[in-house]
Amino acid sequence: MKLYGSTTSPYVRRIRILLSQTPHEFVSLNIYEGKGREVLASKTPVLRVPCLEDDGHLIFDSRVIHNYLTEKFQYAALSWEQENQLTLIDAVNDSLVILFQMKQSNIEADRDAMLVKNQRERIDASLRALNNQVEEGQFSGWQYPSICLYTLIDWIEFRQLHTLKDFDALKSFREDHADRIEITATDPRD
Ligand SMILES: N[C@@H](CCC(=O)N[C@@H](CS)C(=O)NCC(=O)O)C(=O)O
Repeated sequence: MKLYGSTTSPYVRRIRILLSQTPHEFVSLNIYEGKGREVLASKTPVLRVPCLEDDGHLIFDSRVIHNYLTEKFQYAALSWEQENQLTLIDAVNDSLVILFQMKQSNIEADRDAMLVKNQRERIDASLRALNNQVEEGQFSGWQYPSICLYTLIDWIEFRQLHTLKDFDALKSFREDHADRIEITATDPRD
């Protein structure tokens, strides 16, 4: 089993953590340039990571990779509430990727521009919902949704994408899990 990805991507990191006890090869790529982009393009026309290669299959998208691994290794199926948690997490993640890529591309946009405003509203509303769920104890275990929430919050802190002001439960959630071995082993800062 080969996992193609980058060390900084929160979507890749969630799958690396999920596979931390499972033998696999992690292929770390620079997905935007040179040989890394060539390898990525040879594996997935979507040109996004993660991408999993296993048993003659190429699986794109972390959510589908999770479904594939769930079937292969008979992990517990996610409940509908957990599916919604993933949707909230992915919504924040996707919108932050858009804003981050705009910044890296030196695209200056007014805060009130529709594209920017829509992302910011989605980010704030979804982070608020996630913060409330953490307060209610809905992320008290260390299942896949918690792993995804961790990699999102840690990526936000690492890239300084949001102050997380008023989202103290999310900040505490991150601190509570920071010393896990699979977390330190996949730290994007290293
Ligand atoms: N829905 C996808 C999102 C993956 C994604 O956006 N990955 C980013 C890295 S964090 C990427 O590959 N971006 C490349 C691009 O947007 O061109 C998933 O869950 O795997």
